[in-house]
Amino acid sequence: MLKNTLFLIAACAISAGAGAGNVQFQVLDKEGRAVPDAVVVLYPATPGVPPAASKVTIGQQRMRFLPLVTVVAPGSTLHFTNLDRWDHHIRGTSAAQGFADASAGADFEMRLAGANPGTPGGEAEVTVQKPGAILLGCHLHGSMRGHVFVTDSAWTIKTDDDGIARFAAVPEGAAQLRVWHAEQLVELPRRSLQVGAAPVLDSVQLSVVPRRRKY
Ligand SMILES: [Cu+2]
Repeated sequence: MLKNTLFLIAACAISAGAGAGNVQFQVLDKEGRAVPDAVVVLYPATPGVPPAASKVTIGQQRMRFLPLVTVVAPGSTLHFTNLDRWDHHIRGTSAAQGFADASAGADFEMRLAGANPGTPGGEAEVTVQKPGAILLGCHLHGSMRGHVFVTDSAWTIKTDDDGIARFAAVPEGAAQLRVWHAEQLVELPRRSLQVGAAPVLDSVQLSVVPRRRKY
């Protein structure tokens, strides 16, 4: 029995790596239900490399932005593509909440033609430069809402269907945690935590109950 326990401890220490730990947070709404599509940002004691720019596709399909929330680094390219048979007139505006500098440098708009049999729908690209949250909407369809979260930390994860964000091999030491959600208009205070050999398992509760996603 004792032998098994020792083995497990050794295995955990190896999987976490030297001087690193695992951190898992679940985001809950005001009523205690799991919140998908929240963004959990970790600022470890040793930040390491800055987040890497990428190119991501955001589709417009059946009056929705897919994905609903996109996480990218500064310098990334957003590739919008209209998969519907009707036009969309997309706009992106800096969503002010939660950022000292709300100008994510991302106010844009463009009309994308609808797809026809044999003709793909309109496409356009936008590059985002500064950290910040960008609200996506459509001039033609008021119900369309999406977000792009431009992050300033390489340790940024969108919560899964169970509201969970898992970080592996986080540098040991004092870290800060920030949680963003499109409907959490008053930013939650950052959380301080200590990353070490023992995994951190905790939750963060929003002060709102976000609308359920419609799929
Ligand atoms: Cu539209």
